[in-house]
Formats: sequence, C-alpha cells, structure tokens
Amino acid sequence: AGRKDGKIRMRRYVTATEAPETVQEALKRPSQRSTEKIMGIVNPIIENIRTKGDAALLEYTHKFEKATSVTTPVLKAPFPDSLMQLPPETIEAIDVSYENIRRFHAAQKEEKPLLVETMPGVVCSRFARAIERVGLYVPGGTAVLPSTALMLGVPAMVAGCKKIVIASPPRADGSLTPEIVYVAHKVGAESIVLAGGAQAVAAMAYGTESVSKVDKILGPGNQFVTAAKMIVSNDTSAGVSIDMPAGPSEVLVVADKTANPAFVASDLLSQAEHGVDSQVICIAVDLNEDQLAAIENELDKQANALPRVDIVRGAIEHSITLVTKDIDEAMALSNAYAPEHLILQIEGAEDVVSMVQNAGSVFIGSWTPESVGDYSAGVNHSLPTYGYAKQYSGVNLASYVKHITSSNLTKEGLRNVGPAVMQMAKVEELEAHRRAVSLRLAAMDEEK
Ligand code: HSO
Ligand code: ZN
Repeated sequence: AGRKDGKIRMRRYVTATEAPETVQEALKRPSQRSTEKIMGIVNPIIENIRTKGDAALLEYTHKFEKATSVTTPVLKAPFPDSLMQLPPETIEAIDVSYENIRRFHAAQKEEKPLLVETMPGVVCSRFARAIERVGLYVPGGTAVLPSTALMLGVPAMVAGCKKIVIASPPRADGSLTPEIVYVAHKVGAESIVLAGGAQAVAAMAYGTESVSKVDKILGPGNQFVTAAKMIVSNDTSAGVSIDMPAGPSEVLVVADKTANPAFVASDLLSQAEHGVDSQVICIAVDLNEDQLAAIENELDKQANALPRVDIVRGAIEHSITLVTKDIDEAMALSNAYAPEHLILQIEGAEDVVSMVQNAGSVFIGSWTPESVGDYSAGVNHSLPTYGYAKQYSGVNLASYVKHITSSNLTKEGLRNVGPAVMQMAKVEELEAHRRAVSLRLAAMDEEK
C-alpha cells in the first residue's frame, strides 16, 4: 500500500514503545463521508418516493442500477422456478446454511411467557409477539450477497413475521440474482422489491402502489442506505423502526505464538476483500520479529493471489498490527475498539472469551475462520460495526419480536399493592389514578 517495496502490509505499532494516544489514534476508524452531505442527497430521494411512489422508484432503478428494462418494481410470491435456476452444489450450500441458521435462531425462541408473582395476588407477565411486517435490505454492489438474505430472512421466518419483504437492487439487465430469489422462496417472502439504496428503504417505510409498507427495516447497506434508515425511523408519520446503524466491515484478530501465520493472514484478508473502507486489525501477543514477519509475508503473498487484490490494498492501507506484551493488554485494546468480528487464535482461546466485553461475534480457536460465521455455521453475520458493539447486539431472533407485558391482580393483590399506588398518586397529584384504586377497595369493603 504505497510502501516503498510495493508490499501489501499493515502499519505496525509496538504498544510498549508508543504513547497510548498514538495507539488510540491508530485504532480510530476511517472517518465516514460527512453526514450532512449524504442527508442532502438522501432527503429528496425519500421525499420523491413518498409523494410519487412507484413512478419515482422505477426512475431511480433505471438511473442508479441502469436497469432500464424493469417496468414493475415488485416481484410477488410465488416466485417462478425459472428465476431460481441454480447449480445443485449451490442449492446444497444454501440448504445447509439455511438449516444451521434456522436451528440456531429457533433455539432463541422463548417458548412460554415469563410469569412473576411480585406480591401475593399480583401477577406480572411478559410475552413475545412477532413484528408483523419486516423489510429486509440485501445490498447489491461489488458482490452478490445471498448470505445476507439468509441472515435476515431465516430469523424473520422463525420469529413468525407475517409479511417478509426483501429489497435488492436488480442487475443492469433488470434480472434478480437467482440465489436471492431462491432464499426469498425458502423463507416465505411475500415479495421482492427490485430496488436498492435510499429509494428501496423509503419504499418499504412508506409503501407505494406496489411495495408493501413494513413495520421494521433490517439489513446492511452503504452510507445512503444507512442515512435513509435513520431518516425514516425518525419520521413518526412512517411508523417504522430499524435494526442498527451500519458501517464498513471489520475484523480484529488476536494471535499469539501458537497461531498459524497463514490462518491469521487469511482471516484478515477475508474481511479486507469486502471493501476499500473495511478495516482489519491484528493484535500480536508478544510475537518476535520472525513471527511478525511470517504473518506479514503471508498477508502479502495471499493478498496478491486474490481476484480482489485492489480492494484489499485499499483496506490494508488503513489497517494496523499492534504488538502487545500480553493477553490482558490485547483484550483491553480489543474491548476499547469493539470489533464487529473478533477472532481468537491463541492458546486456551475458549478461556479468554470471559475477557470479551465488546464484540459483535467471536470466533474461537484456529479452526474457526470468520467465513464460517459469514455463511453457514448458524450465527448471524449482520453485526454492529464502527464501535456500536458497545451497545448493540447483532441481528438475532429478538430483532424480529417485541415484548408485551401484562398484569393480573386478584382482590387480595389489589389490597396488597393498592396503598403504595394510592400514595404514589398522591405524591404526583394525580387524583384519578388514586381513585381507580380507592373506589375498588371501597367496593370490596361493601361486599363484606
Ligand atoms: N463479513 C460480512 C458478511 C458477509 N461476508 C457476507 C460474506 N458475505 C459482514 O459481516
Ligand atoms: Zn464476510
């Protein structure tokens, strides 16, 4: 990456010889394009979709996707077999992944309501209901991402969402990726919206003549998609929520002297190939010069053999290696960074999981490359990036449900809790609240 020898190499910092501020600065994510500028582009798109519906949606698809042959913006289920013609090995791979993702997310289901008797005769309960209509955004861009359709669609199906709408930009010839149609069919999607970007998000948030309005929009996307999700979720007239803010993909690999340099390099590169804005970090625990060089040489060698070497070069440009003295320091730095993916290629990796405070998803031990989680292990790959792992969970079954609570009191229960309620109401000077209790207590006394 612009280095003199032309090698694809990450900048290296030895924490013991650097000021803590330098290390913190090196761990900063590349800054995103100014949100104001993005908002200035996205706001009019949303407004156009809201007021002109399908006509505007088609116009954007023709303009941005160059898919001028698209004349109807929505494909409704049942999807014709002709649109999901795939080689058997692809069907098999999707089916295996689907089943693992389904099993892991089905296990997250809360079978029965939570019931607590807080006082004799006072029963509080909490139960889950699926969000009825969800919109799943599957990005187009530099790679086709049927795996994202699986990660968003399978938990929606498991949760029992009644209506699943998938939006994905069509290819320039107007066709949909057959893998995505096949996944849409498997998860029981109601429709596929042939649109991408802010326009697809707006169409699902407000609905158009042919696009069904949804209650929640999930899925990753570029900065325009993310901005659109934020805008529509702030518009009370849309009545729509979103999963989480999304940024470029990241991985942080913690490696010690037991790590295989080729494995470490391959994991770093599998995230780096996502986009030039991706960031990969290697924390090397007490490695000597030879061990560091082994990883660096592997990285350069493997990178140059990749079809997406140019994207990788861009990502590696803002990626770093940090050499720490021990695992405690490594984990402190990792927790401060809060990576989307954390890979532990260290001795006793399983025991170190207890030290993980902030991360989207953890990959434990040298036999667990991150790509298994991206596709087929069963965990979700829609994860918090850009440090949001400090407060957000990745997509999971709970992303598709909301909880409702209920209270159920007997006479005895109201006698027990009533005095507290009446006194609280008195403090707040809300007399009607107080009387709703006192009236009933008086009625009980009369019955006697
Ligand atoms: N690692 C990506 C997900 C993905 N990888 C999709 C391959 N396809 C973001 O977590
Ligand atoms: Zn990936």
